[in-house]
Order: sequence, then C-alpha cells, then structure tokens
Amino acid sequence: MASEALIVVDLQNDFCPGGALGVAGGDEIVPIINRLVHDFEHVILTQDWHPAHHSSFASSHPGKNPFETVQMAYGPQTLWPDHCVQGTRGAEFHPGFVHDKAELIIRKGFRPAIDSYSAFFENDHKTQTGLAGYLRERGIRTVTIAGLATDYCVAYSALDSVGRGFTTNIRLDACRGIDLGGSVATMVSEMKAAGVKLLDG
Ligand code: VGL
Ligand code: ZN
Repeated sequence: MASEALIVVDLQNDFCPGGALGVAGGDEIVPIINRLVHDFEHVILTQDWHPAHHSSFASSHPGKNPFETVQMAYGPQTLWPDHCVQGTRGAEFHPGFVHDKAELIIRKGFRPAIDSYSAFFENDHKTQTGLAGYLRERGIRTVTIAGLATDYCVAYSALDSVGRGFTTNIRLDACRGIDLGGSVATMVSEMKAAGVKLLDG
C-alpha cells in the first residue's frame, strides 16, 4: 500500500463529547481510527487551528448565534461556537488517539478571515493547503479518509480529493457527523455521486 495514505480529519477534543463543538459519538471512533493508523503505511492528520476571534465564530458577529449562516466575501458560511483555538486543550488531539506515526499534520482555518473545512482547499475553494502537491510528490494516488465531522471537514476533504484526481475512500464507521438539517444524508449522497467510495468497516 505504498501509494495509499490514511487521512485522519480533526480528531480533536473540541469535536468530541464535552468539547466546544462536540459531535455525538465523536470519541467512539478513536479505537477504530487507532486500528486504521496501525494498518496504513502512510498517515496524515488534519488539525482545525483557529486564531482567537476567528471569523467562523458566531462570537465574532454581534447579534448572531452559532449554527446561523452569514455571507462572507467567498460565499455563505455557517457560524460555530468558538472551537479549536490555537494552543488550547480543545485544539489538541483526543488523548486516546495514537498518532505518533503520522508523517504530516495539515493545520487549517488559521487565516482570520476565511474558514477551511477541507484538507485541500480553504472555503473560498481557491486557496490550497498544499496537500495535493504533497501527495503527488510522494506518489500517493489513493486516500482513505476518516474522522470528524462526516458532513463538514470529512465530506469537503473527500469531495476535493476526488476533484483533484485521487482515488478516494471514506470509512463511514470511523466518522461521526454534526448533522445540521439533514447535512449528513445530503453530504453522503454528494460524496457518492462524486465517486467517493463509501466503506463501512
Ligand atoms: C469542522 C465545523 C467547524 C469539522 C471544523 O472538523 O468538521 N466543522 N470547524
Ligand atoms: Zn473550525
């Protein structure tokens, strides 16, 4: 599997139950992901990594509440509770996640004025993270994606991955979703339509 990589998306305290943007069952995937990390030769992580007062935080928009949508220069943006602030415990990986062998950590969402769900592009769909080039230079053509949250960072990463020409699998058993207004079902069907291979174990 030298030409394959596992990408573990945002397995951080703030996305686990008790965290600032806790995803139901988010911690249940930790042992499943630990097994995947063991099985793959190449492992890449993403880490949501916002400066304080990030523009994706509802607290930066007077009168707005978390989970409302605003128009940004680059299009609609869902507002979130303050989460994954650089250097805080909430931004650290889940303590049970065994990730020492990870070869690369892509941090995202660090530009104050733009959010970044995908491991490949920021939410303007133009600014690249460098991951596509990294994978190409290393001869990696197939990726398997798992982590949090199914309907945001995992789905956007998977859609951009197929869009950039990588053979893309997602392990749904190793993902959990935020599920705003049916967003898990919507994004799962979008991924399927785009040619992402949905695996369940
Ligand atoms: C995520 C919302 C905001 C995610 C990150 O990891 O899916 N969702 N920031
Ligand atoms: Zn975020």
